[in-house]
Amino acid sequence: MPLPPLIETFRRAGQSQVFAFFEQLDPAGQRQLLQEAAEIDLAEVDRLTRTLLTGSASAGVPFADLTPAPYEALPAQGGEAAAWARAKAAGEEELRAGRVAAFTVAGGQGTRLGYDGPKGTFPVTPLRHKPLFQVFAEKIQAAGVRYGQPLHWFIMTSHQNHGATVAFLEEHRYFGLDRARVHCFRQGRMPAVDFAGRILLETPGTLALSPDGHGGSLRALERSGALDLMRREHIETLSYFQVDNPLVRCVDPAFIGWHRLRGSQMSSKMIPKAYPEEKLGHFCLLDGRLVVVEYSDLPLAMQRETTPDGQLRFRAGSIAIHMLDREFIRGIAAGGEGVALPFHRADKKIPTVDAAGRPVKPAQPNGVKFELFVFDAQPFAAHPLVIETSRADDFSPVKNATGVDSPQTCRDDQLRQFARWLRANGAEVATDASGRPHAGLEVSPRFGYDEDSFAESWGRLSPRPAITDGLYLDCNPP
Ligand code: UD2
Repeated sequence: MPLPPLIETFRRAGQSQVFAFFEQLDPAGQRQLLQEAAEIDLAEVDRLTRTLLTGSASAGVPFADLTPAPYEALPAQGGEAAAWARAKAAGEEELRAGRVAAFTVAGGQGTRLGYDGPKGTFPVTPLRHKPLFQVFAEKIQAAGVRYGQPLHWFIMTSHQNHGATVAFLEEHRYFGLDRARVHCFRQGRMPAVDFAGRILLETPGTLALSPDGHGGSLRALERSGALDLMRREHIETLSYFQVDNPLVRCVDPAFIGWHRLRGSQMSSKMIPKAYPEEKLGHFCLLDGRLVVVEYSDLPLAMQRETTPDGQLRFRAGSIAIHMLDREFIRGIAAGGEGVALPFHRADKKIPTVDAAGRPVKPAQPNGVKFELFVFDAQPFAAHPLVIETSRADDFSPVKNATGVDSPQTCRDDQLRQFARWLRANGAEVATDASGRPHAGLEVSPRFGYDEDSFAESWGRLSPRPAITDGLYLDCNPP
């Protein structure tokens, strides 16, 4: 039987190793390998090999030309209170009009946490151990009730975790959300290559494919039909956040309002970095354009530079919370001259096979994965904007099993937030010096998902409960 033409195409592209074991596969295995191979854009792989794998690639960012990006400071940090109030009012108007949807990127592999399963299913809250997806779902539901307009929620998954994610949401009945408004879609995949640019096999019959990075979300939103759905539903803007951060304000009126009033196509939140080596991207200007330079790229000496008043010079840290306009996303997804996101190279230990088809688990990096980053869209946006947010109310990610950004630090930050809300409304809460309450508490996002919604619910409570260990506040307990 003649070999399928795709095999010849790969051979001509210098990628014949992909089919080295083809004839040993059964027909189903052959079909699967051909299907995976058909996903690959050989011209793209060739371009990436030439640009990212050869010596000249590291030319990258001209660091000496970077300057810190300006941002809108919070009123407490010198920003104009009236401007923030106007932004909040404008954002609330957008929410009442249903022009905003929530968007979670949840396609990552969560390797650092060492948790087996989609990260969104990881339990995070202090008392009820609610999983991340539940925290977001309840925040989104509560915001929908508050603004009289139920929100749509888009969730980007990966090939690895899509089935498990959807099954989990189904099993929990979408945590009270209307399932017709929850949209899960898969991100794209990229092949891993060895240092010579040859596509790696994971097994004799499968390619080493991995998610194309959170920047792949923009093309996946287009490909999956999400952008068309948004247009039909008159949704103009996505409120983008990562699956690992339960403190995030999934939809933040002030942020939405700043974005809208400035006519920005893509806006981002910053927090001042806590210390130079904190693993956050840096908002910078390069030739007048807003860019994010990742923590692993900006030279340490620059991360440590200070201004005369002792602050970090490049202090504006990116916490991966963005507002993105629908038609802006469409433009980036279409790519084309001058607006395509660049791929980044990550050297990894990639399980593969040897010449005899036997499994190889490398001890050292043996190849390269290619990833897109969503913040690389920022330089293409009209009127891009960065606003400050308070870390305590927007950012406490779960990334590592222990130490910084772990389940423990995240639980503590949630507890501190609950204690702050209670105290701001006159309740007596005993805490340690860091503001962490002695009592174990939990506030359901349905009761309060930010200071305003909490104050409203608390104001309606009668009688008010004593703040004792195990207190759980919820509007409609299940
Ligand atoms: C990211 C940012 C960093 C900072 C930090 C805040 C990058 C490169 N760095 O660091 O600057 O803002 O977050 O927490 O983004 N994801 C996908 N598909 C993929 C890869 C990732 O959906 O192919 C999702 C993943 O599920 C997670 C998020 O993107 O929600 C972040 O991924 P990460 O853990 O790789 O990013 P990290 O912590 O290195």
